[in-house]
Amino acid sequence: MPITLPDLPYAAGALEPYMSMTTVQLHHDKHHKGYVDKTNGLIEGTALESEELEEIIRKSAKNGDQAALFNNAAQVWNHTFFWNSMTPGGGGMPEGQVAAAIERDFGGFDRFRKSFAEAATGRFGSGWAWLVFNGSRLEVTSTPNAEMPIVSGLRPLLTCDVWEHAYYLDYQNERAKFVAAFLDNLVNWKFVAAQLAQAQGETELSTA
Ligand code: MN3
Repeated sequence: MPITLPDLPYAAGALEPYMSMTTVQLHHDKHHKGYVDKTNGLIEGTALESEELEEIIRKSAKNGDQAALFNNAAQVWNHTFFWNSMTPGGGGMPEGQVAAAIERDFGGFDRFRKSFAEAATGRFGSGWAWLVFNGSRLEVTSTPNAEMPIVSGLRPLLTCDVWEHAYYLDYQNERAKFVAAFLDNLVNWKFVAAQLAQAQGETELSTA
């Protein structure tokens, strides 16, 4: 079964003024779709053709000959996760379990925010900033290019795409302004909470 391009979880213009409709349309309909199409082209007629996307990512990550497949498949996953990491009217401070976990592991929301912003702005070149769950605690990390935390055994909770195509039309070279808009106005904390609850549930099952 081919990999499919998921619809956006909101209208293309719903993240304005923090992310323009043009940016979202180009990013989803051209970049994200491009990764889907390339992944399908690379798995067609191979043993991976009927695998789930995460399985394709895990297997190609271990095989240096499949770097192109890994890059495209991981970018499909990363972008779907990125769209879900944002919501109209999002950003600011989380509540509930996520707020408690951030307090516990970063010593407060401001420290988390600074850490995530530094990871996103400090990533040289193209890549991703992440909030992840390592099995017991939350961590902020960043990855270059298409790389992503799942292959290292970490559970992503939130991601920000810091490739230039994510922000150049709206913020030009000012990545820090884009990252601030992402944190203050776009983060979907309900999605983060659902990812954390799921990851904690799986951890409890595996250690029971
Ligand atoms: Mn992108």
